[in-house]
Amino acid sequence: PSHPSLSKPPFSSPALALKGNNGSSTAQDEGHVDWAGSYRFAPISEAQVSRAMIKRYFSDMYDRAVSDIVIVGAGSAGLSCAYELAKRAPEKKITILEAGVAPGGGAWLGGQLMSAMVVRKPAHLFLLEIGVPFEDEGGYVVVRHAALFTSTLLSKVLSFPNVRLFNATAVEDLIVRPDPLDAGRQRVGGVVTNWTLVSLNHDTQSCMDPNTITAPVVVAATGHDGPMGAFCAKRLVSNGMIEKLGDMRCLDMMRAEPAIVNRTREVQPGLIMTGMELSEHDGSNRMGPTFGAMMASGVKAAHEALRVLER
Ligand code: AHZ
Repeated sequence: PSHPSLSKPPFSSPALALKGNNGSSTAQDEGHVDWAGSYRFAPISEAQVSRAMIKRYFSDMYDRAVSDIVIVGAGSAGLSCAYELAKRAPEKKITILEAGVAPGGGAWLGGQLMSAMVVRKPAHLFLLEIGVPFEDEGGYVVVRHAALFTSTLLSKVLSFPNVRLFNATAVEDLIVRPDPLDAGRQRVGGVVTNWTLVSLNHDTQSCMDPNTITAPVVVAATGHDGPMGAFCAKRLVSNGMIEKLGDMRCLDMMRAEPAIVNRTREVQPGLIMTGMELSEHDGSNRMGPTFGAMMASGVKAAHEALRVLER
């Protein structure tokens, strides 16, 4: 389906954004700032600031209540998936939900709070694709700072007009219905959301009901078990769709990375799983501080999502 909202131009050009209420422009507006003189801002009212945010946030929420693909979790796997999807399917509404205030998951650092990020070949092709420089060490490459990878990927993902990211928003549940294509089976048809600060207070306040986003494809990318992690995998168990979790096995880089990529798939109708959440679902090894599998798994999840959408 085509979505008219996707074809609208961006809100305003940078040049217009610098003009005052009356639209007048000055030398400073055109970018000639006299740094030795007095720096002047275009006038604005508090209400304009509030409305500028509210209008866009709630119009995005209104629009994305029906999405084509929802990605749960904006770590390295979820963001790699979002990039590939946004590039390959510019007409699809891709909505990313991230429980944390800061998207990026564990990919702001390499390992043990150190900066460098190791990526085994051939996953470095994704770094070439998004334009992140690296040092070539033969069978693997090293990005000087993991934050360069995450910030570059994030900026590219957010620049696509068909992507919306709602951070500080947790997925609290899945929408699951009888599968119209296969009687007797159930399929995932969207997610149940709440602002994360609300989710974290369900045991301190009386019922604070959630919101929903429907989508024919949901990509689970919530990482391995933790305060929030492996969310969709755990919910499949408590909903009776799988008997139990496989549980992430001990670290073995050689086994872990191909397992995650090769097992990236539609684990339940309408639900694709990628990244370290899969290790909990399937019981595969952890790989520790090497990130190539997250990129390759995310890209593969994007291809799986498009295949499911075409079905
Ligand atoms: O905040 C979480 C993180 O940013 C987010 N998330 C988790 N539960 C959520 C929920 N709703 C919305 N219910 C949620 N968001 O999901 C993101 C997961 O990112 P991650 O970096 O933890 O996972 P990943 O699979 O993208 O990357 C894993 C990186 C790892 S862990 C590891 C090891 O421990 O051995 N090795 C690697 C490479």
